[in-house]
Amino acid sequence: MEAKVANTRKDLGGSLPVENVQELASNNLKEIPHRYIRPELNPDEVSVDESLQIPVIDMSKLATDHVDYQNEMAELHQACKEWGFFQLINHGATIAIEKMKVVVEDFFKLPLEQKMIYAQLPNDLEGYGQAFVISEDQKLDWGGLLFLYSLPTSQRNMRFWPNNPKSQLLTFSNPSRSTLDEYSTELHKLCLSLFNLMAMNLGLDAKKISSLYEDCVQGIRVNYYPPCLQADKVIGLAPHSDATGLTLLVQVNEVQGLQIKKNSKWVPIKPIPGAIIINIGDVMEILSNGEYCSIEHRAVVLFQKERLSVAAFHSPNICVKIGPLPDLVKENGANYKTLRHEDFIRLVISRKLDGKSLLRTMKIIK
Ligand SMILES: O=C(O)CCC(=O)C(=O)O
Repeated sequence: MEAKVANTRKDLGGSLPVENVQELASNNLKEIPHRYIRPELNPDEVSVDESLQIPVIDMSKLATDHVDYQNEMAELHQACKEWGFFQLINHGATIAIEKMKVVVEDFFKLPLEQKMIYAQLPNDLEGYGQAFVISEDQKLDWGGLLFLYSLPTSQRNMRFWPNNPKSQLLTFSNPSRSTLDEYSTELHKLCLSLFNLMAMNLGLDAKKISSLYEDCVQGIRVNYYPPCLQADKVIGLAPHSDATGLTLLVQVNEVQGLQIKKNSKWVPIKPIPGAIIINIGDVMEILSNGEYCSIEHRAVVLFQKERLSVAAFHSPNICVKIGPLPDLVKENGANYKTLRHEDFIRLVISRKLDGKSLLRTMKIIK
């Protein structure tokens, strides 16, 4: 099974190289290069209703013996159907997250030449650089990233995971086990637990969805958004929905910047300290035949403060076909096409980030 992962990982393509935004920003430019300027940004599209916030789900109440179990399960179901986003508290991954935050911040403080040791190579998504740049005239995001495939472990790129722990990337605070390794394991575990709960809420056997994710493909993307003197004219990460099953997002320095689309407005998310922001991805919308929704979101940048976030994306095992689960296809039939996982990934990588356009190509028009 894992040999197939190795084959499909190769030649998936990468992103065109672009200027390093962190370096660009450090020059305190008064005029930002035109490739970053987004004329379409409209402040009137941002919601000013401060009471509109994504639901908060308490993981400790999702234990079957908890007095609020039924109620919290109903809240979770509603959050997945109506919002596609929620903040998870009491999740049990705090230690791994706090360690990860430290090494992530340290990485982006390194001089450029040290960060460039981990630069993306041509035709490869992993490493330090950019993503989803597919043409020379495409508008660019005001942000940089570090992206790694962390699972399955057998497929890790040893350039980022060498045997000597001291020379490993994102590892320094724990000599016996890398910080990134621990983070990856904890978040995968949490993801499986959430899938079990979601499956039960969808009327399925508890393991129906998580079994597709036992040998999952987990990608970890660290986003760095430098401050920008023309912050209102640029975008940190263009509007998109995630092409994965479930994304677990951690705000590293609690600076606000994530916005989600709700009722045609951009709703700024106020991160709760210590919470993980969870969102339903396109694959989960497809598996659930549309019962759960993958929501368009974006990241904006600030005039004076940098912002960091870490997204852990979870995609099913590469052998799993991407299509509605047969148990959830009722009288009206499937609402989405079924594709081989490899073909689905190629579809994702060949496009720039563009709202929910990927899901539109997967939808069956009736
Ligand atoms: O930085 C954020 O808040 C959003 C990150 C995100 O959407 C992503 O990495 O896909």
